[in-house]
Order: sequence, then structure tokens, then C-alpha cells
Amino acid sequence: MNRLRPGAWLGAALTAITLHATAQAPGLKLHVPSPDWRDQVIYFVLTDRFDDGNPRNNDQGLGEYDPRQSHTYSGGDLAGLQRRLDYVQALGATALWLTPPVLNQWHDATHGFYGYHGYWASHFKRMDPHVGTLAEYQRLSDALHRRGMYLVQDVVVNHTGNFFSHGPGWRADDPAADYRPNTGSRPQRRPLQPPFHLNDPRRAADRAAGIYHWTPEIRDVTVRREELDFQTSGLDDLNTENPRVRRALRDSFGWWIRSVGVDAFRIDTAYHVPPEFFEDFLYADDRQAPGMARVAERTGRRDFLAFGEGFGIDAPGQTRYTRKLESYIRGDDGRARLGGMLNFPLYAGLVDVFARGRPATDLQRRVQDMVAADARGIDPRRLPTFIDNHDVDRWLAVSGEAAMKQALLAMMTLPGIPVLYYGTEQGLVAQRASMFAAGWGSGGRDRFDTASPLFRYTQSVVALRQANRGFSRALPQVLQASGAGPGVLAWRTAHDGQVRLVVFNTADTPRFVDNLPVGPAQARLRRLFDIHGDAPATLAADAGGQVHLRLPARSGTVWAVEPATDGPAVSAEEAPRLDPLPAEPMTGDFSLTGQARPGTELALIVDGDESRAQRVHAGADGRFTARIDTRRMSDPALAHRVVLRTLDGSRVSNALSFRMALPWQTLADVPQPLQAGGGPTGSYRYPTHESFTQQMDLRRTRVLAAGGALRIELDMADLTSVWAPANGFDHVAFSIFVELPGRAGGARVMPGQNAELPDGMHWHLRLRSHGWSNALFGPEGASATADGRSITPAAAIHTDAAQRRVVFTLPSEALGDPASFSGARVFVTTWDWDGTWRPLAPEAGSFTMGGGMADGPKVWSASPVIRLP
Ligand SMILES: [Ca+2]
Ligand SMILES: [Ca+2]
Ligand SMILES: [Ca+2]
Repeated sequence: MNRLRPGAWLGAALTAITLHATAQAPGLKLHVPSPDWRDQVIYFVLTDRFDDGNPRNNDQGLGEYDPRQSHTYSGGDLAGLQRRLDYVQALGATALWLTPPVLNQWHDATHGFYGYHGYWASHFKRMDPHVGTLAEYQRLSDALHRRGMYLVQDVVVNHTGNFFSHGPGWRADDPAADYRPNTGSRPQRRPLQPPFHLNDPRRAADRAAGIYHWTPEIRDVTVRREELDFQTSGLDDLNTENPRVRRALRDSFGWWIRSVGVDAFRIDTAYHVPPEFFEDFLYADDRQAPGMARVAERTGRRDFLAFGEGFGIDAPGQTRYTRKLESYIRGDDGRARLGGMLNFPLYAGLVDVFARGRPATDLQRRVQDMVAADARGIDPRRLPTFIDNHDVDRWLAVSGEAAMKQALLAMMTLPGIPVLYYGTEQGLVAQRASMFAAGWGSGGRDRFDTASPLFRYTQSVVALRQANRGFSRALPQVLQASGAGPGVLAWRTAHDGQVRLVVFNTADTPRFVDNLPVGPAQARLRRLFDIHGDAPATLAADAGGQVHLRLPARSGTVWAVEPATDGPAVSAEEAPRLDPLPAEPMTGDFSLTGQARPGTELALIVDGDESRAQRVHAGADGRFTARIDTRRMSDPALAHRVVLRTLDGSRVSNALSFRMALPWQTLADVPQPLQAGGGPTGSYRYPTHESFTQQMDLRRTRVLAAGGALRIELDMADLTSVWAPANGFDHVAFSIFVELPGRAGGARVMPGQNAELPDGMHWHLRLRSHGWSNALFGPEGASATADGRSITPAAAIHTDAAQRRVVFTLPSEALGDPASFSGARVFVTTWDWDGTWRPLAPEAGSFTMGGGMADGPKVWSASPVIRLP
């Protein structure tokens, strides 16, 4: 590997040209009618990392093939995909989405990255030789269609590879000003395909053609002009308003439908292109280069699905990104644009609730948003859903398998077209790890194990969806959601007379669910699916159509709701009652009163947590008083729930809801001076890419407490959101360590950071967060390379861009409900994260930190070790 074979790439390119002219082989089943997309399940592969069926195409002579590294080619190809179709189909998937197969820029020496992923086109109408030949692609299409499966191709209309940039002398009115051809681009210096080769504005003809926007890199993606017209990650932004560009793109991508038989497109970086563009791209009537829907119609496809990718997740109460997403599906005038968009908002809800232990109401809100969108003509059943992909951390990198099983079950019982990212079903952890032994990150073995427990589980939830059409056709109704933290989450679907009930416990401990309204009086529940396999096979609702249930930790159960046959005997006993509480938030522990059968013992349950249930005794007059411990309840935004149950479980009271507003007390306030560089001695340097400013420089740390919760407020020298991160900050990752008083054990290692804690400190809780991640860990299993045990509920994050402030609130429950913070120690560090901790080298690179050895401590800025009074 890494042999340099001059001229080899040229041979490959010539082969591609020859194949371009190859006619369709006779007898291939390339064109089939469109399916009902709502019912499909898509399997998404990063082709380079899936399977290598042809090692001869791995090395095209640029040293680009090196499976020891994450950012070079690993050798996966169409031949590998072809021989694994049994595997994909065994999972239950009905469609295969592969990364762009088009000819790419293979190496960008300026940035030190490689085009193995397919998103750096140099020719939109040719096969990349690493991926395979056109004939192989046609055979793949044929094989899928013969299995009743469909082919989804990833396409990019926003940009080509990185063939040029502009220096600091860029001027909007003169594209030639400080124009810099990318001399590190290989094998080509510019796109091969007309008109995209017209990329040098120093030439009058290229400038007049206006194929590109001639812009620098995006600095702030929230500025719409930059998002639309500037370069994302240095990729040359096409002038998608230019009719000539539009026509060339239609011509290019229509060709794949006609000559290969592609059934759907996934459209990369859709938000970087104006939404109106897609009316033209899909529906243009141009005779020579018709829109994609028109081309597809002529091949017998009446419903060619084109779905876009766009990051952007609204905070509660905001609708900015929702409106944006919808504007890519339908114009204000009702004109159709894309057929769907990847459902990032639902993804956010799934991660927040199942991986991070945020209140289940966070997912309830996302589901209700989907239902509301349907009423506006945005059909959530056609929005592809996912829990993993090639741009976000894999689920298992931020959370455990128990949570992932729940998220998969949720995805399979909600509207949308589920997308399974390759390797999720084999427990892969690294974002772009390989399924095949010889590829990067495989762990040295093939991962196509159809007997593995996770594969079988995934297969079973896919089968559940396919056997119950209501999950893909009906709109769910959320019946109950825990508002105080992890706990119950239940929804119901009704379709064609079939009613289904889906119930989760998102907590790591058992929960009691009270007064869940499942249907008509004395309805019968029949178990269809259960993650743990120990839920009751049948259950009966009470006379009010409600059930009360004990849910094991991390459970997920699906029941069919059926009419009553023999209902349970209705108890003559009066249910206990709780007296109303004041509507305003409580500010500390408080008393609760009520009425029950005189002389009985009852259990008072707060937020469903039976393990902390309190015994209550009703007096001779039936009255009782109980005291509520509010140590855990520091977040005024959360709604808590309290209910009373007879000890035999036969009767349950009404549930009350209340809010808490505990005062926050400042325990420490530590400013620190701004240093010239980073690292232990100030010798580290930021990466040279212009988007790095001073995002890792910590200026002040404040620590506050309320009840058992801890709040850490960090003031930064700079705060940016170049890539629209969900948490509101990027180019910085925080690793925060907490040592708790009187707690044994703990770890000194700082995972991933090549360092140990100073001052003899041991951590009992560690927070790791970058723009898209937010996870808590315990020290069990932590090492230099392992994060340790995943802990929920995760911290709440609040970012104040104007103040350049990031605030983490660590819930009392995650801290083990400490009685006091006196003597606790807190240590805050910064670095940056790019799929892993950003590399360090003696010399800074575009995206590499400089001024240290590769194995030096990955700490840019650190607070002192702060001891709390
Ligand atoms: Ca190969
Ligand atoms: Ca653009
Ligand atoms: Ca560029």
C-alpha cells in the first residue's frame, strides 16, 4: 500500500470514460415502479467502509489506500455491496442508500484529507474507480430490484471538491482577487466535467460563465447569505441560480436514473442551496435535461423520492428550523420541492430522551410537532428518520446498548422512513468504522454476523414495523411523558381498526406508571413485543380505561389494544385522593395532604420513582400529611408528578403536577488570564484554518448549587457556531471532572486527553461535551482510551452567545443526590473534538493543533482545581 504508481489514476479515468459509453446490458431489471415510500426501511452504507469485493481497485496510485488510517481509503466497493445483499435483506431493509459513487477528488493535500466518502466530486457523471464500474452498479441495481428492494443514491448539488479558495484579499466584486487554485488537489487540479471545469475567475471566459459563487469559506452558518453562497468545509460552492449550472446538474443526475435505475436520491447539504432550486431540479420541463421526477416518470417511477439533508434543531418554543425544513418541501405558493427531509428534529428528541435521560416530554414535543406539521401538508411519514449516520457520533459512542434498543424501537413505531446506518446492528462505536476485517476500525474481524444479539434485535424491530402498518401509516398520540426527567413515555397508534400501545421507561431504574389512558373501559392489552421479554402477556384496563404499571429499567413494550372480554372486577373501594397544590412553583421541601380509607398504609410516589417511595399512614379520619423531599428538583422548567398508591397496588390516586424553583447559590467564581497559547506551558497553537479563533480559551469558571444539582458556568474568550452545532458552540470540547466529598474510588485518568488529574484529584463524575455531544460518565471502566460508564440524566446545556458563556447543569440524580458539596472539587479543561479528540503535532495544520507531540496532554485551557466551600 501507499505505492506511488504515476499514471495509474489516468488509466482509471480513461476506463471510466469508456464505461460511460457502455450501453445497458440486456436483461437487467433496472427500472421498476416506485414503492410506497412510507413503508420502506433504508440501510445506509458508506461504501468505502462496508466491504471490499475487489482489492484491485483500492490503490489508484496516489497512496490514498491505507486502511490503518481513518481519513484514507479502506477499499470498500460495489463488488463488496453486491455480495452482502443477503445480509442487508436479512435485516429486513427494503432499500439500500449508498454514498456518492461519482468520480471524486481523491486527495486534498492542503487539508490532508481524502475523498473516500464520495462527497468531493470532480465529475458528476462518471463512476469513481475505487467504487467500481458502471456495469457493476447496474448489476447492483438489478440485484436489488429482483429482491423487491430499491436503490437510493446520495447526490451533491451544492458543491464540487475543493479545487480553489480565496485568501484574505477576497472581494465580493472581484472574484479574481486573491484567488488561489488548490495546488494540493489530486489527481485532478480542477473538475473534469464541463461546465464545472470553468473554475478560474482570472480567465474572462470562466468569470463570464459564472459556474461558481467565487466565495470564501463560511464563517458563520447562521448568516443565510454565507450558508447559501459561501464554501462549506472549503468545498467550491456552485452558482445554483445559474440556469447553465442547473441544467448541467439535471443532466448529470438524470443520467443515473436512466442508466442505472436509481429509485431515490438523498440530497447532501440541502440547506446550502436555495429551496426554490429544487422545484427546478425535480420538475423542470426542459426537453434535453428534464427534472428528476420527469426523468423518473419516463422510467416508470411515479414517486421518485428525493430527500434532503439539513442540520438544524429548534430549542423548545422556537420554530425557526421547523419552518426552514418545511420550506424545502413546499413553497409558500404550495409548489412541491423535495419529497422529504431527514428528520433531524426527531433525531434530537431520540438522543435527548433515550441517550441523555432528558425528560420524556422532550420527545413528546418532537412527536407532537410532527403531527402538527402533517396538518400543514408536511407528511412526517415521508421524512426519513435515523439514530446514527456518518456525520453524528454513533449512538454507542455517547450512550449504551439498552438506550439504543429503545431508540430503535421508538423509530420503528413512529412515522417516517427508518434509516439504519451500517454497523449499528453490529454495535460499531467509531463513526466511520469498517464492517470488513481489512478496513479501518473493524477490530480486525468481519462484522457480518447475522446471529449476533444486536443484529437479531434490529431484525425483530424491523419485522414488528412491517407487521403493523399503523406504525408507518398512522399518526401517534402521546398518552403520557415524564416531565421531570427520565421515566415513562407512551404513545398509541390506530390504523385500520388496529390499535397499538407503545410504552417505554427511559430511566436506568424501575418506574411506576399511573393512570395511563389506554382505551375503552376494561380494554384488554395483548403483548406483541417486549425488549426484555418479561412484560405481562396480557393486561386489563380499569373501568376508566386506564392502567397502572410497574416498568423495569430501560423497558420498551408494544401491546395490541383490544375490546374487553372479561374485565376485572371493579373494586368497590374508594380510590385515595390528593388535595390540590398551589399553582406557583415551590421553593423548598413542602407538605402534601389528602384522604384515603382510614387506617390504611399507602405509598407516595414522586416522578414514578418507586425506589424512593415514601410510606404514608391515613389517620382515623382518613386524613394524611406527607413531606416532599425536593433535593433533586432544581430545574424550574421541569414538571414533577406525585401519586398515591395503596400498598397492595389495587387503587391509585389522582396525579398532581408541580414545579420547583430552588434558589441557586454561588460556591466559587474563578477568573483567569488569557494566555498567548494553550497547553501545559502555553506552547500549543491553534489549527491554522481560519475558523479557529479563541474558542478553547477559558476566561472564568463559576460553580453554583441548588439542592443536589451543580451548575458550572464557563466564560470563553470566543464562542462561535460555524457549523450550526446543536449545543450552540463549536471548535471547543469540554471535559469537566467532579470529585465528590466522602465518596470512595474515583479515577485519576483523563480519558482521551493523554493526562492525569492534577493535585491528587480523583473524579467520580466526568462531563464530555462538544457542539453535538453531551455525555456524563462514571469512573468504572475509564482508561486512557475509554470514557467509562455512561450515566444519565445528562447535563442541561445553555449557551449565551452574546456573553460567550456556556452553562452546564448537572442533575442531582446523576451526581448521586449528594447531601452537600462542601469539600467537592471541580476541574474544567478544554480541547476540541472532530469525531475524536483533535490531533496534536509539533506543527499546526489546517485542523491539527500545533506545538506539542502527538502523545502530549490534550488540554488547551484548564481551570485551577476548584475546591468548594
Ligand atoms: Ca476495493
Ligand atoms: Ca451553495
Ligand atoms: Ca474551496
